[in-house]
Amino acid sequence: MLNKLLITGADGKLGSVCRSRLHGLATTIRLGAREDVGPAGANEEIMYCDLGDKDAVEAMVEGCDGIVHMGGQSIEAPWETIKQSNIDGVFNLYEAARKSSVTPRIFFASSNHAIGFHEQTTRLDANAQVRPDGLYGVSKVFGEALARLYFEKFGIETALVRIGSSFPEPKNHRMLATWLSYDDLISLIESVFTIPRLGCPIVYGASNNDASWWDNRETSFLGWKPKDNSETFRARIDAECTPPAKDEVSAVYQGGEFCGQGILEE
Ligand code: 15L
Repeated sequence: MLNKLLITGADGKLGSVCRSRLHGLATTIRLGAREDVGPAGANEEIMYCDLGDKDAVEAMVEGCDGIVHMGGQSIEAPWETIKQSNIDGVFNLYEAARKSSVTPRIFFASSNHAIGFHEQTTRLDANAQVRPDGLYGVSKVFGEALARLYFEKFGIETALVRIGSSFPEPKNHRMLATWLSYDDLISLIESVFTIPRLGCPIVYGASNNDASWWDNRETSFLGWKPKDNSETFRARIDAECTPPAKDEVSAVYQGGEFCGQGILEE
């Protein structure tokens, strides 16, 4: 059991899921957020923090032996936004972890957009080359590289989790391959924080989908067994969504529509 688990981005979608479901993992849950998260629950502490603010990040990280890093920018955006939360913010987080009186283990919410320009016909494992599909994807590649550096130099363990599409249900044909149910997300986080030795592995965050493009055999040592399968929703998706034409980006590349976006400006 952890002493103090920090959930960054506790005001966001996946951060809120973690807040409501990870109480069994730690004596105290510290919520890091920018926007209001309401009153603190029985074993909760709240720290409002902008990831771009180095001193605030140091204060937020101090004393935590686990961090679920869900904070930051979660879709494509202009460079200034990406830079502040996903480049400077992640650097601030790892520097804070290095300086902290307790060395934390980290769950880093990376993204499938780090490898989004691989085609959907390719099966990827942890050794696949990065092929980011936008500035957001580049920032996730940066976060993965920084985490690896802090593992090699300082022994800070991180699970680099390339999350597919974590929503209550898949929303379109592409997500039949990329969907990660909330139950499977939570069981993955639990595996990451309970295994005796983690290291710094790359994990594909997807449920047990028949349509998956990703192979997690390299990280079978985690003992994570996702249980949900997007096939349950195939009939509904077929009925409600028109499948993309074969040559549309959302049918060609793993990152889907992100691959077709330009560089966004302020
Ligand atoms: C992501 O990285 C985003 O955070 C999420 O909102 C989805 O767009 C997801 O990827 C996806 O690829 O479906």
